[in-house]
Amino acid sequence: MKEQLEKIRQEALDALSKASDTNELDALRVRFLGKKGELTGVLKSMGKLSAEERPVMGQAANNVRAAIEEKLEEAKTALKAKALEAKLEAEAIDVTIPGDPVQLGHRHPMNKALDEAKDLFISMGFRVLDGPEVELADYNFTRLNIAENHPSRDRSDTFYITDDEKVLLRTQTSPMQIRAMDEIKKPPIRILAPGRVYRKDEVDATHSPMFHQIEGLVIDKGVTMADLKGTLETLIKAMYGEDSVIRFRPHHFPFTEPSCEVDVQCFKCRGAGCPTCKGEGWIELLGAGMVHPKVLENCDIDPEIYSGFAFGIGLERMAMRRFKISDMRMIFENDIRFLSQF
Ligand code: 2NM
Repeated sequence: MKEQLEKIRQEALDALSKASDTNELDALRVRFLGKKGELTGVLKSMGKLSAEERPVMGQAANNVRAAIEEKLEEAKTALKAKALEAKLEAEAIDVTIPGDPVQLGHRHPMNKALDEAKDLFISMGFRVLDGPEVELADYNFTRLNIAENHPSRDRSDTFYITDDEKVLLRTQTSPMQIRAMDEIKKPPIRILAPGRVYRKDEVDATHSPMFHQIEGLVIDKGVTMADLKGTLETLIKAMYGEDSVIRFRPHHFPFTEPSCEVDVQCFKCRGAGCPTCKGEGWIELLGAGMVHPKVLENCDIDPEIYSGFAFGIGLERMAMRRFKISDMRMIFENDIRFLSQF
């Protein structure tokens, strides 16, 4: 029996030192110390021993049990430490590895063109205004000297909000200038009104039912067409280069008199005529003129004392020329392959 106990001790300690996980430890505990375990089996057979032998063997069996229990605890602790070590190893963060680069965005080409224009006008003493896109027909048309029967008021050209045609989506940003004249009242006035405008145009390479305009207005004593020419020439040379060639061509607008359109000589063919300028040699940039006396009167500004000039530029077309974009739809589609080029 003594040898039997010694064999159990040897086998148990040996197996425990080789166990590689806690499940295995548990199985060994059942195998050696459990109710049907090997040590229990030996204890059960002690009934056959003599009265003198029994306490000696009992003592020996208890020693074996204690040794196995001790080794079990030891192995459990060692396995736990090993598991923790492995976990720490697996979850280790190497703070010296460089991070994944974050892709930085940038301003939309339209905002770049707008910011350039704004900076230039601010440097010339203009104030930049913001105003409502849903407007009164009174501000959008009537006070700008646009007649009741003018075709631009037609339902086929303008988005009306109300059936009585008193409220609409603004077709230009000049209603903001009417609001500004109402508010400021006394010239000098130097304001820039950029923003979204809406017209019932079909989408194509050069049209969109929503586009952006920059309108400017200057009113003071003694403002002349020469001030208009100088201001616009400064804008165009800043946008398209000092060597830009421009021309002023007579035109008609209800809200200015006299009125003109401003063209820049085609940068591709230098005036000879090519597909970019549709054979004209010139590309139309903007409309402008001296503010009509009736518009000044409509804003309680005396046209006998004050005069002013105004201009309107389509921002998309300006950005298209500035960045050589051939189709207006690309400006609105926001395809990252397009945007990342600017
Ligand atoms: C243009 C062309 C010419 C314009 C006129 C005014 C106002 F309010 F003073 F009457 N603002 N903007 C104007 C003049 C706009 O756009 C092509």
